[in-house]
Amino acid sequence: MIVTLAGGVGAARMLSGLAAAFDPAHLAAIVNVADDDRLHGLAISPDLDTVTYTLAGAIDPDRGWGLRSETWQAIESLRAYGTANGDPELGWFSLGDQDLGTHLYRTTRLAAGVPLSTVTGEIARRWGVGVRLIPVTDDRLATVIEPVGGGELTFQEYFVRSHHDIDVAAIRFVGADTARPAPGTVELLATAEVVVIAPSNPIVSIGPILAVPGMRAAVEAARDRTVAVSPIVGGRALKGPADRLLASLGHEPSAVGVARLYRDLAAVLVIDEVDAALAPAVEAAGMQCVVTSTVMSTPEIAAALARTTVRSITERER
Ligand code: FO1
Repeated sequence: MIVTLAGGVGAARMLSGLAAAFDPAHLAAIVNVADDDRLHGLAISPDLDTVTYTLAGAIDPDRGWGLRSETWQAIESLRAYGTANGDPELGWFSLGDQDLGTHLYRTTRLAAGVPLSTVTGEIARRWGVGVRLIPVTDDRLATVIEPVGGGELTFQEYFVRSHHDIDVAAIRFVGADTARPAPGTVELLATAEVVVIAPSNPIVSIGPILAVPGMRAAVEAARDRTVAVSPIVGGRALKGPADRLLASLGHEPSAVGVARLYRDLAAVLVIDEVDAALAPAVEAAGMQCVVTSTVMSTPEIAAALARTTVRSITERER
């Protein structure tokens, strides 16, 4: 099995590349759930849905989240209630009409006592996704953002409502002390031929996965079989706030900074060609470095990146 630790958009594209290059039946992904939220009574799991819709070929390619050819009548109707009743912010999180079906299904099943990992499998089956998708935990795990100047935000309040345009003083993962790894996750890491740390945000996507007790140790034990792909290219995150979060929390926002975070977890770091000059510093940080095109602007580039990434482990000279 090739087992991927996954956040949202970058991981979804990486998994699409892996599914094009390898048999999807040999692929599994352990997915972040600390971005999850409950809005309007609905259980929303953005990273799980982004990965599912992308692997199904149903994602909106421009936004990178939500469904293509989506309509927005329900959320517009909700916003009209807010406008009419003095709450212009109501409906700040855009839920598409078709996407709502997923949240209604997940919410109903969770309310019936079915674990998120089982519901995730059911949603994947409806979309014809052959890759095994597993939330890192069935228990509550939630990123809390502490802005400079005080207060607390949920992850989606920070990311969507505040357009991740605030200075962050600290981040914590509520529930991480007691969350249990979802069934099968630790075993998958122990037996995987290759573990891939997707080009996701190291702090708020991979960070919560590793914060679940037992997960960091399981990845460290698989270090010789693990390869990470840098989400930082030319000092910038391709999407989202990873570069600013790294800097705010005292890490270098570069492929070298990523290497320093991942050196105990992965033997190899894949970095982009624009960062080729950083390869010696990545190696000095303790990781073998592979340089290739990592910006997955086409399915072909994603598949080529997937092949190079997996081969960096299967053909590694030790
Ligand atoms: N991202 C936005 O920037 N604005 C939105 O209104 C928004 C809605 C949304 C609804 C469902 C879903 O699955 C994802 C959605 N996202 C939205 C993306 C989401 O906030 C991010 O992809 C992740 O949480 C970060 O990985």
